[in-house]
Amino acid sequence: MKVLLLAVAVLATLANAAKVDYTGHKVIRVVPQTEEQLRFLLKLQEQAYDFWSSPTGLGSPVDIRVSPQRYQYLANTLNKVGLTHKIRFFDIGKLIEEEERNIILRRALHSGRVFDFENYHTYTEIEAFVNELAATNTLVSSSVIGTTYEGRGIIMATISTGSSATKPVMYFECAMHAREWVAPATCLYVMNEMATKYGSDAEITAMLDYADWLITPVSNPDGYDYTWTTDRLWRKNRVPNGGLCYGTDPNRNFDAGFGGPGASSNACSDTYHGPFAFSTQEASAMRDVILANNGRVVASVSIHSYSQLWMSPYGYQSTLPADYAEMYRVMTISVNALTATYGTQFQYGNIADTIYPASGGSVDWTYDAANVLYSYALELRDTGLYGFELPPRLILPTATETFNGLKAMAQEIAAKLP
Ligand code: 0X9
Ligand code: ZN
Repeated sequence: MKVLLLAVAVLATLANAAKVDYTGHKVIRVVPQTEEQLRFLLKLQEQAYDFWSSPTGLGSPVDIRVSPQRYQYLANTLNKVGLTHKIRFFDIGKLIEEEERNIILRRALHSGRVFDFENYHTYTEIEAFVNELAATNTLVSSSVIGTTYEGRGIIMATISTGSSATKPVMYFECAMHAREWVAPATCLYVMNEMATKYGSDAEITAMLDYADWLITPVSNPDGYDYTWTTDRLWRKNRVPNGGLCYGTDPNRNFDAGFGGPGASSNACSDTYHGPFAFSTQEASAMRDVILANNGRVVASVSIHSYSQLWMSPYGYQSTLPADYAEMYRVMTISVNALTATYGTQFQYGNIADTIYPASGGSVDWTYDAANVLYSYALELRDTGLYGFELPPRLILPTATETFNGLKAMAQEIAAKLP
């Protein structure tokens, strides 16, 4: 009965008539060839355009979503600085509808059975899953690490064979950005593997003997819920900013180069850093978990999508951290293990050079302020074919390869910091 009620609630959520309509929205691609064009695109990003990939350098493609009403204006504006564009997606609305059909179809095929890791789930379902796992598995406990503006609890699973004051901790922060749905799906898979294979899988047993695993599957529940009910492409949290625009980007809200490059002071921007560092419950809840485990946290991994990247500090500056050689060594091993699974290619390196300068991010803060040497930010599949609308059938391959990368990372850390 409970399952049936949830299914009805999900259908109602997906069918909500008041949703943001992306019919006719295009994603266009431009490739900056001059410094002037690059600067122009960086300025444009500060405004309220939705960049699906950011300007990173000359010759690197940039994808921008644009409404049918603004399309001609944008094309003309780009033309003025000599930028021509190609259309990558003609109709994002159609892609979103297709995704909804896929989710509903898979739910029908799976109905009544246990939690389906190969589908996307609402926040309510995810909370129910974590609580259920905690109730039925002696290794797992669930806790609420903070309360969001809209009153949701940010739920965290702790997987532990019994902690002590000195046992290392690995923290996994997933879905700080609401629309990156494969991130929470991957973290739920990882949580379940870790929780259910202790004692039967030698690698998992060794990893849990070594460290406690703390996983926040949805670090920004208000934003995530909003992507289900209202706007599939929402990224930030849902704090009102006083004017017409809502939301702070929690991954610009940490006290690490706060307000610096790659963050916007425009409340309407998708990279709005907020009024002050740690103004968001999402960032401060994570800070408090890390500080509560001060001295024990050996790894903190921030899981996003998409672009297929494994990155280390810094985002707020191009200068490399003192520990970069060791960060890079473990990244290389982790990415090799990930790629060995299905051949998926990941680029890796420091954030500022691999993707773009981005200040106020969580991994810079965990490294600088909390001394977490292995602070990594991941961008999971894909490289733009489906982007945020990664079909459910690709969740399991994405989660499996990511988990292989994370296991390789954990083993290296255990060998280095016994
Ligand atoms: O811009 C971001 O926050 C991340 N990319 S995304 O497309 N998922 O939005 C990159 C995050 C890099 N990490 C930090 N700056 N800490
Ligand atoms: Zn993200």
